[in-house]
Amino acid sequence: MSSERRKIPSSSPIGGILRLTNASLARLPAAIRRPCYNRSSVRPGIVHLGVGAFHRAHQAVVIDDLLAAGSAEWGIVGASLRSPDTRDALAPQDCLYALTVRSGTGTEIRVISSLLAMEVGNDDPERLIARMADPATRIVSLTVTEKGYCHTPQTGELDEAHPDIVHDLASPQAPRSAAGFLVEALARRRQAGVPPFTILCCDNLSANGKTVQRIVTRFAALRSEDLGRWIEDEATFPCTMVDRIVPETTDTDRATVSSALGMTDAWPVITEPFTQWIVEDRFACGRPDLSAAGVQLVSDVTPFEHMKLRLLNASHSALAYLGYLAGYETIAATMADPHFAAFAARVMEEAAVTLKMPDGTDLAAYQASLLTRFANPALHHRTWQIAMDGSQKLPQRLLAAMSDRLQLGLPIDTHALAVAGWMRYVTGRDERDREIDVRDPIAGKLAAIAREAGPVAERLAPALLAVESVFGTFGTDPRVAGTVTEAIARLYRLGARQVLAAD
Ligand code: CS2
Repeated sequence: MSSERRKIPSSSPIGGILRLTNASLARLPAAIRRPCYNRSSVRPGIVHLGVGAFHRAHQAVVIDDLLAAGSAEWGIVGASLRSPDTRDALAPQDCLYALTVRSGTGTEIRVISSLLAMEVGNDDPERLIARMADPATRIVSLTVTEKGYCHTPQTGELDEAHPDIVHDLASPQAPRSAAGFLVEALARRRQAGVPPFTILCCDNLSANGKTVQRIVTRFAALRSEDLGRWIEDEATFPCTMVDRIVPETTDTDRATVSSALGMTDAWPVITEPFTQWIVEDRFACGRPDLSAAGVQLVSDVTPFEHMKLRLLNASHSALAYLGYLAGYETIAATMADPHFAAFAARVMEEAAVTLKMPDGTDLAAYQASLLTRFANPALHHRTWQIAMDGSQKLPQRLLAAMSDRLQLGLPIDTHALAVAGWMRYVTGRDERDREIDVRDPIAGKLAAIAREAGPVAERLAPALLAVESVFGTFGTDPRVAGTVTEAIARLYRLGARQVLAAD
């Protein structure tokens, strides 16, 4: 679910002279799997906000399978809220793109055709709102990344002072935020007597459906109490757990895929074989037969969500910060260092005691599979990419498990080292004193705190622990302040690799 900001040329051939389009599908090499259904009979039923690589390698693939099985009314209209880059890359190729699955021992390429059209909210908000308000749209799903919800990560509440929220309350018909688009489209449906769509959040937030429900209904109530109540009563916000590792597509990937296709794909996606989607079965106005495509429909997503956020995402972030500091470019390279692989396993062990595993899921096997997935040498998943937006990720990935462990009277050293890694990282200087391009909605604030504190653990740790939107009052616990300070001191003294080697 990374943000993809690079400018992609929309028509220049990369690997061949042809462009991937409906018309050129027949010329693909036989080894490339292609759509086996009639695209022209597919109608849109889902609008998806945030058409990044993750969506295109995960939900869009499930829908592609369902369309192939005959569910013709569930095609996807994709929307980017700001950047036109994905639309500009995909529109000239009829929204087709190649999905490459790399296991480390082999590669499979398949063309996905569930995306029917692309909108850009920023270019034409009215068009996107009209699409969402159309009665044919029965689900609006989202992967807008954690920061796309304009909330306070620590509390999960709408940040009413967020500039986009202030803007959208003043200009509801031309919104910028996801909440602004959702609420304006819902308001129009209400006015027209059309039932609300289901809002399906597919981002790694804690209790994602419930959190987005709180954010959206609060935003709506700020516009009008009646509207807020209608959304609260009539719309549904199922919780979901989504999982697939999808690194940002590189120029090398574009060239490799285009050459395998024998034609240009301006924005292919690359992923791993593993994929998982768990969905709470609460849809306001119908849904596709998701289980036919391997989606697990359950009544409570919480055990799955905690398992994934606290085992996968926690150790991912831990590896990203410490791996980056140690000079490793990718997660696979970090995992190839046994000290780091052992560290990831320790993060998981610390978190495991806070989990109630989903029925039928074996903890040891799940942890082992994560270590294998991280080590996949065919995925170029940059530590820098995962390190992004830490202020939005820490609470649900690391702090929740730390807090549970403290309540159980258990030590928190490994998690504290991961948090210290984040703090060391957001200072903006790496272990060789080179600049780090820190991407975070509060990067400026974090940099100012780090500048003021200087590279002194006893000053840096308390100053960053006082950032309330991330830590709330958690940092005032002396056990937290003590272990985190100690861990930063060790990182400054020894460097990440030596700290892990000594553990
Ligand atoms: C990663 C996730 O970028 C990140 O923060 O931890 O995107 C991770 O790859 C996915 O959640 C895996 O499902």
